[in-house]
Amino acid sequence: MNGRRVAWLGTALVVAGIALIGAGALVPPAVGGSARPGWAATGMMGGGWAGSGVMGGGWAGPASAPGPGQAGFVAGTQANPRVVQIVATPQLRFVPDVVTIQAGETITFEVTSMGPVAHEFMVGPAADVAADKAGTPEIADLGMMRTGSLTYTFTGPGPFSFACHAPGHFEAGMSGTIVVQ
Ligand SMILES: [Cu+2]
Repeated sequence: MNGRRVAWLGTALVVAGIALIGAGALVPPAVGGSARPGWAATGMMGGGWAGSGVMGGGWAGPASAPGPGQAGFVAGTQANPRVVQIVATPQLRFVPDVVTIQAGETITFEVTSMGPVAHEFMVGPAADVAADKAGTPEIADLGMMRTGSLTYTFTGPGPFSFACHAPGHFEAGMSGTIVVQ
């Protein structure tokens, strides 16, 4: 093999390498596009939300007021609670399942039961929520496709959590965490 031929081969390898990098760059969007199997599985919602145009091409979850650390954050007060929207899914999950608050904030949770399963939404001290303790604030009956709201003031350092105590749901993992900043 002469020097000229080696040089040509080197160029060809570089071109092939660039082509492979280019192909690799196409992979992440493809993965991202399939990263919401849960939403696709709800079926009945997919077309409606995407078609509303408000959310753009894909639905990333419920829209809430900015939280701590996000631009535009305003701490919720009893006179003016901060709204946090949560979806309860047929897969027995809350979306989101982690809500970050500032200590002492008053939050109005707007919880929507999306799909053909009824849920509950209880929020408060984590031990009370886990035990389904009587008197712990809750939206007791969230029928399918219904939205209910509950306003709660997070006094003290916590820990706080939220959960659904419809039969079997909490045991299946239907709970979420309040992170106090
Ligand atoms: Cu539930």
